[in-house]
Amino acid sequence: MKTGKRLKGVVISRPIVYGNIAIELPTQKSNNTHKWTVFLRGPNGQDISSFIHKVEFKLHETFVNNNRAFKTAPYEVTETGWGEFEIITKIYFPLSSGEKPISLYHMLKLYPPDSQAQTWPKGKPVNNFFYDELIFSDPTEEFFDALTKSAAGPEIPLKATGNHIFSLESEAAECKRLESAVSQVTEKYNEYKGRAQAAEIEIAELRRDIAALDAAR
Ligand code: SLL
Repeated sequence: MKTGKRLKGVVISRPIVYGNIAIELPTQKSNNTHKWTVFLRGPNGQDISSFIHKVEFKLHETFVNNNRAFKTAPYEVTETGWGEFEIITKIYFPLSSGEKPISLYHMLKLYPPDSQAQTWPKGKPVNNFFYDELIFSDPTEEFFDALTKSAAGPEIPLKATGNHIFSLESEAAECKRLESAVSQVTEKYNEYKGRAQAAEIEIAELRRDIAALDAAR
């Protein structure tokens, strides 16, 4: 019989994707301008329910019953609304795991980033999602079994398809974006550094001129 004995020295992680997708409503019958879904799932559509007891999504208090709890997959809430706000996703693990709940904080995004607002095609969904890993140290035997139950197959797909929006490709594209941002910042930094150096030289020259004028008085 299993006893809640912990597997000392074992560290195990499970990938997750969480966030939201939103789309502008074509016809607005109320104040609500967007339809959105906030979700927690495996990046490759894996069944994560084998190691999750309950997921709660805490919405803004302007929503009726703003604490939405799910004991079975899919862990997601679809709503209509008008504003962006922070959603707290609290993950509870089975009692036999002895693990404390984990809270994830995510900003519900309805609008495209300012830099793309002008060119965003009408009706194109807005995404704001994150890849993360839940890490467990010294899991109980029972929890270890639950964690490894659905581990078959690649954990992150190569390409994004349908619901599997996080992929190795999207990760690589994000890395490229970050690299290009870093090189733009470095370029600007060097440009300003050069300008600052030139200004320093000019200041020194002017100081010398002032000193010479003062001496000649
Ligand atoms: C804002 N601080 O002002 C945020 C709050 C709240 C959004 C956003 C409710 C919809 C409904 C809704 O969308 N609340 O009650 O059906 O932007």
